Amino acid sequence: MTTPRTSTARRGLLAAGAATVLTSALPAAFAQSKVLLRISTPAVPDDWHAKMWTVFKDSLDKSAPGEFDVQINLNASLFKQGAEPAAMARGNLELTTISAFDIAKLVPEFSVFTAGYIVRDPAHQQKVFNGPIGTDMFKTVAEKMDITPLATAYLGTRQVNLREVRNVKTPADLKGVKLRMPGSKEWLFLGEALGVTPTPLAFGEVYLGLKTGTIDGQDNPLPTVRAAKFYEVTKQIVLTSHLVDSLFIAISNKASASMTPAQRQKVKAAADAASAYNNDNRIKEEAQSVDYFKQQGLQVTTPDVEAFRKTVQTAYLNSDYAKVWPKGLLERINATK
Ligand code: KDO
Repeated sequence: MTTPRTSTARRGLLAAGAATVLTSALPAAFAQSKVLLRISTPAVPDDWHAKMWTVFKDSLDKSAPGEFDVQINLNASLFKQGAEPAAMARGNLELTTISAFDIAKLVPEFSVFTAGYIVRDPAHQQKVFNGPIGTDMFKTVAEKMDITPLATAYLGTRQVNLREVRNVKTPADLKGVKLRMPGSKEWLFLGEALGVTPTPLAFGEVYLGLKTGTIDGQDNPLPTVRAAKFYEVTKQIVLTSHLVDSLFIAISNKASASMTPAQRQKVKAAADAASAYNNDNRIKEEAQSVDYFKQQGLQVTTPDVEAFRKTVQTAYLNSDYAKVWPKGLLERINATK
């Protein structure tokens, strides 16, 4: 006669036996049940917002071993710059970094974050997007774009970078300069506001454009000027500091819905770890960049930043973009401390 104790033990053994059979049949099924997270970004491997994806992957490998298949595609090798949101909507991509400019195409009020001289510095940026303004805006993004921003990465403060040295004090001094901008009307408007002749070009073509002279310059944060080696083919950096730029680590709602709540929480934690890694390293590098470029033989000059601020802000406030900014939003952003 088996005592209840033995029968429990036996049941346990049977269960273990069944588990062994199941495990041996599992590998293929298990591999299929991994959550696929395809990432696409135009970032070059040496840039912090490329390296942060390895932090993201490592975080998930640690918190949820074997549950995710994270595939990192750099250099726009999977999707062209700017094509990511559409790819996510079609279900061909799960994760990317989207810019305020990408968002503003579909959520017009987001254009407030494409305007120069609005976000003051990285700390202000984090407070704005991690506070009530970010919560409200991200909710609209999730509804209108079917994509959810998970964390805000600091891309850096954008500066003007020229092939030939020029005396630049005010926007008028940039007249006629063919400054490369990413290819959307929101980006081109930022160029117009700066006083240049904006020339659309994908990020991956900028180095060659600078080398051959099809463009006179480009604008990007200093860590990117270094990582993408633009300093090799330019002679000057003008510290206009016109845009404290953001990239939002974003997931498609479809991918998010396919996960368990625990997995969603781990993905959010991984995105936070990735952006924190990017932000810390980028801020540190940005502080040392001027010295680096001087050592490389570039001239680094400071214009009349107040003149740039006034011209750029006037251009935005008089534009159609400002017409759709919700009443009081600008004041709330300015008042965020
Ligand atoms: C660029 O094309 O200048 C830009 O800085 C725009 C950003 O929104 C982002 O796409 C970035 O390029 C890429 O990630 C490459 O660094």
